Amino acid sequence: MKRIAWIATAAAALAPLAVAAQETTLKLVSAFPEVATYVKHITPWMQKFNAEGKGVLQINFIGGPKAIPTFEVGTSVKNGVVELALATGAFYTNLMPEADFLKLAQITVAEQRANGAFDYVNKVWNQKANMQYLARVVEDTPFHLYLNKRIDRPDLKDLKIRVTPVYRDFFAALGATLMQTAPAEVYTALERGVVDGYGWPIQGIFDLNWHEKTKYRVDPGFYNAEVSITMNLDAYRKLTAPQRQFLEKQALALEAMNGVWKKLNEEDIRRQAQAGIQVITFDAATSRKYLEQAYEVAWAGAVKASPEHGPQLRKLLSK
Ligand code: 173
Repeated sequence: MKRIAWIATAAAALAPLAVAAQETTLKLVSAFPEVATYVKHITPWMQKFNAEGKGVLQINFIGGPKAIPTFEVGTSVKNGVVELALATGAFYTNLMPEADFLKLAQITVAEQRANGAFDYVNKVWNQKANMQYLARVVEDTPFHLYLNKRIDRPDLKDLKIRVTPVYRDFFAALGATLMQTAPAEVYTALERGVVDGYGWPIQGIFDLNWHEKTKYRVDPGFYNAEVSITMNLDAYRKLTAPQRQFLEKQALALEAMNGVWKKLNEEDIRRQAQAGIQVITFDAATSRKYLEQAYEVAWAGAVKASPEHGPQLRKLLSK
């Protein structure tokens, strides 16, 4: 009797704890507008996450830049205003210069997990941004320069170009006048003639109708667009072991979806041609120099901004 009573008491005492630890809901904000391909890409993933995560973990998608402005998303994750963000490092260089280095990766995220780069990134992201880097959502996707004025060599001297930190050092080196905007402001900037062009990946210019205001794409593309899911570190550390296991499994499942990008990018190249966007190319030697310069100026900037981690990340992320 006594023993049974004790067990019943212990069970009663533990029950509320067990229930409380069962399901946690994580708010997720997107730094990209809700119509962006990146958001479309993770939507079925979030649905599956919530279906499989019942009683463990749930994601509550709170929206895009109307919920939290693009360049404030990093701070919101750092401070725990939201637990999760879909963003790119260029949007949170206010927290640390290293945020923008992952665009320079020449190896896949699977290779980064294998060679220690991923752990190194997490060490820096933990320390400097109070963030856990969970998954890279975009791969195989170069950036391009899009223009409304024709150029015949890589010289942007008389041009005003919309940038984020992704393109800043490179386009500055090519002589451009720079203007930073969030993605949501690009259309208006083009429409009003405030800029003559913009940087953006090969894919996605149709999401916000920029094709209507774009005449040329400059080839080749450069770097490797980095879009990822990051998490507030305190929230990450509070997860139970089963919750963390579930989250890691879902993060890997999301990275396993990265095979679609090559195909989506080819589709957008065709769509751009159909929309009348002309491709500007240079001769082989000039193209090679253009690419070399893109990486050189970016890594030089990276090492200058982060003498401690720039050289290490260069080693870990380069081919
Ligand atoms: O806004 C941007 O041009 C930008 O920095 C970016 C980064 C990754 C993917 C798409 C856009």
